[in-house]
Amino acid sequence: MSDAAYPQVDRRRNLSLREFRREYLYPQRPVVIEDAIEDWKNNAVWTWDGLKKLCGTALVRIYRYDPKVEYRPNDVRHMQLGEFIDSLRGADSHSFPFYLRDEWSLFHEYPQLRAAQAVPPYFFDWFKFVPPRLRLQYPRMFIGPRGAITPLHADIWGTHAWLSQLSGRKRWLLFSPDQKPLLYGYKVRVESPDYERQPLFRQARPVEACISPGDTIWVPSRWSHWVRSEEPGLSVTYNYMGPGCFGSSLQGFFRQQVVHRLRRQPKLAAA
Ligand SMILES: O=C(O)CCC(=O)C(=O)O
Ligand SMILES: [Fe+2]
Repeated sequence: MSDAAYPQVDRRRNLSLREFRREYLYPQRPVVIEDAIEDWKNNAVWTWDGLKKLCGTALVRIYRYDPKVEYRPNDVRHMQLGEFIDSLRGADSHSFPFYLRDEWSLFHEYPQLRAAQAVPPYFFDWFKFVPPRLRLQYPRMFIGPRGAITPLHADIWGTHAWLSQLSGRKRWLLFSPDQKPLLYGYKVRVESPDYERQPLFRQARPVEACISPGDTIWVPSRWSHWVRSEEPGLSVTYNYMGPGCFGSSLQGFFRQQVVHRLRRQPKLAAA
């Protein structure tokens, strides 16, 4: 499925907040906004050399991609960011099957990095009203080789997400929430589907977005998605709570608080 052409996600410029709400947020339709990060996309930090210069010596956690099992949470390596970036040159996901995913700690270690990005006004996060130490950590960075894949999934707690592309192109296939029953609990490999074992996936009708540096994709709550880097890529992403996902986001948040408290009080948990 991954190489076919599909209906394209809208691409917009000069989109007003009101238009974003009316045409995308309230109807829960994805969109690519081409000029949402005009004020920070050209910051030198978001070049390979700039990033290496600022935090090339930082030790980062990278996830190994195994075509059989995709990612395993424990199959990680640690590497200096500079060395990792150098390894992407001329590599692909076969010769160098590693992906730096969900990296948030660099934004804490390097205030300059945090200062080099800002949430575009479309994406107000209602988790802002929760104390920072209780929130999920965002933004997060993704860096990977050509061919790096993020398998089919929907995002945590039914939150909305935005992702800005700073280097390289990324191809997205997105499936509306009503198509979830066709996705076999996300066991489908979108890049090489097994239609014999997963025949319903033939009926799936994704929409497609190819994002380039400077583009920001907005992914509504509960839309499933699959993503492949077409070139070595650098992205910054954020999951957030807003209209259309208050219920699931708050439920996820409170569940996490309960688990967190129980973990901190082992006796209570055991009782
Ligand atoms: O950019 C990617 O590879 C996938 C990002 C994504 O889907 C996520 O962060 O949830
Ligand atoms: Fe995602």
